[in-house]
Amino acid sequence: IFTLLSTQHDHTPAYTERLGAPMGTTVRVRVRTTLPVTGVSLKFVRVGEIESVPAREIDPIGAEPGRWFEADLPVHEGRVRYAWQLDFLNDHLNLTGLGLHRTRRGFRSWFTYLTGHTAPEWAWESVFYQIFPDRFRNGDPTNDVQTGEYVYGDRVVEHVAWNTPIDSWGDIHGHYGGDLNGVTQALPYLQDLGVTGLWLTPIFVSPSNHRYDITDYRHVDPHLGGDEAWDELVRESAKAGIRIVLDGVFNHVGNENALFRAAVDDELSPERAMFTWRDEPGKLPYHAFFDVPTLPKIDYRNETAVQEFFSGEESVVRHWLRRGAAGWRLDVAHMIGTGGTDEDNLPLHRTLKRAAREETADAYVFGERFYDPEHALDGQGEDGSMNYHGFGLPVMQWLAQANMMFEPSLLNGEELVEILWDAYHALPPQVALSMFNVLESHDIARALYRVGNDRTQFLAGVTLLMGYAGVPCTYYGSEVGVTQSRDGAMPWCREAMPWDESQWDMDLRGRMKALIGVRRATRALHRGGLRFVHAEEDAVAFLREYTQEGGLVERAAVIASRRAERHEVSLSLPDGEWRDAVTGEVFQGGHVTLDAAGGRILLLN
Ligand code: ARE
Ligand code: CA
Repeated sequence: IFTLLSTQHDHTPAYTERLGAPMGTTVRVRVRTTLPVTGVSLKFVRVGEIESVPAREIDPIGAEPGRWFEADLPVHEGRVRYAWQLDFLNDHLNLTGLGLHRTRRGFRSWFTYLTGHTAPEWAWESVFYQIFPDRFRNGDPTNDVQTGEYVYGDRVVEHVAWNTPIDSWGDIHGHYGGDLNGVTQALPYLQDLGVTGLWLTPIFVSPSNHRYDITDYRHVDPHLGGDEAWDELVRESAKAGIRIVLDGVFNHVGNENALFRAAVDDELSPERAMFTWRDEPGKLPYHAFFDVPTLPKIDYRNETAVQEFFSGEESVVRHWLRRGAAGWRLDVAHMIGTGGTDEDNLPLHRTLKRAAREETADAYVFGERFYDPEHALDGQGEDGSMNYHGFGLPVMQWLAQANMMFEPSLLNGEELVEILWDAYHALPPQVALSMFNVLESHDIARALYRVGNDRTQFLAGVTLLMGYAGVPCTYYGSEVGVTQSRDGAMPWCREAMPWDESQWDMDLRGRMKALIGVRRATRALHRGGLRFVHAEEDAVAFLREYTQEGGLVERAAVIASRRAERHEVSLSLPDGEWRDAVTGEVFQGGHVTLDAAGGRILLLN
């Protein structure tokens, strides 16, 4: 897992001629080493067999120490696995991802070259902010849901006053009145924080406050300001340099949806085939998301359903991209399909992605996946996925003080690094850079709460989030210290955003803003490689490097610590003067002092 600082290869231009080259071509790849090698060869897998070609020594590129070797990698399959072999007088060393150990994935810890692929590179440069519209900001009280307008089960749904802490059934199911008008009003706030992307949880016509039970996919809920509020938000956010990704609820519709109503009302209707039916005593007559009656599952064996949502000229996917969305987050991506296995569903996901890309050439499409997403990320379907598995959950398991709901065990720094490396390295670089990294969301407990409201530990998470490979996304309110009133995930993580500034944690906000600024200003963090250099019980560190064609290297070192008192961490860093990108403090020789800020992002002067 730990890097040999003496040797380097990654996906950046000096080391990999180009990314995403078409199948059937070759790509020049290079490695640099200061070790006393007698020869270097490139190994790659072709139809299951390992082949090996000698690398030729070339003139050094740039000023970094070491000798350079080059070889041609034939890219003959969708994903080509390759590795370097360094030969010594009496020995050789295989560099599978420049790690010294084999990871649990063994063979698959080789480098991966992805052919014929374009990534939505704007997303790599973005910092996202997740908004749950009912709870972010009420920009127009006249459009609020009124008490009595909806009924859930046999109880009347209430309008809840903004500052009410979530406590009763009424608050859980209630509507607080947030809307898109409020998001537009908050654009200066978001811009000031440095955010450049928004992920909005569903905004279409729906009875619930979360709106995952969609009645009409073609219109924005009037309680959120309707289609006009969307158009205004798109216009104003573009001016503010902010793009918007929508939540695509494509596994199920709401039970009030016209397609489902038609299917229920008439067994002979064509809509009948868009859902799956069953006749078992005590069960719903149709398949639904976790058997929730309001969420009947769509059956994509039906071509009309595929057309309606994905591929048709007027599909939902196309419609909202045309109307200004920059991409889609796919709700329960692992479920969207034909009822078969995850693998069976991949062709459908490719269809969805193709339609999105036909509409908007750089649309960003990523799935919600709580589990290992590797099999779904071959570049042809989703660009990346929500990175709970390979980032957010393990990071929080390392930071969490208490064993909360989804954290069966705590991790130490070494274990954390092993898990992160394993997940990162299983993916081709463009996919790894397109992963949607989160520490928290509207589905899991707030990160600040899970660390016992310890600001240092939370900031350690934010430091990792802003420094890591993949697209960072923060959750509304976390920047000012919004936490929870009790244990558990939803609904307690969905408190209304306080707009009374006297309730804000200004120090926290200042630090997050600074880290967001560093993320945005540092190319190595957008598109650099990833090498872990250190782990101990309470601290971890990695390098992010981007080496240009001419050899000029941009380098950041990210160090996170969960200990609040001032302490020193000793680690090996490439030689030079390292400057804290936020405070300006300078460190030499790899002795770095850490404090209550939870970590540092250092740049090589
Ligand atoms: C509501 C209540 C729940 C109640 C449920 C059933 O809040 O307390 O249990 O109703 O009556 C949306 C709403 C939810 C709503 C749900 C059903 O946001 O508030 O729940 O609809 O009406 C798993 C899935 C993951 C999924 C989560 C919810 O793998 O994909 O469960 N996430 C998406 C969205 C949700 C949304 C839906 C799906 C449905 O992001 O917001 O719910 O469209 C562990 C497990 C995971 C589990 C995860 C979170 O990590 O391993 O499998 O995710 O926890 O619970
Ligand atoms: Ca409102």
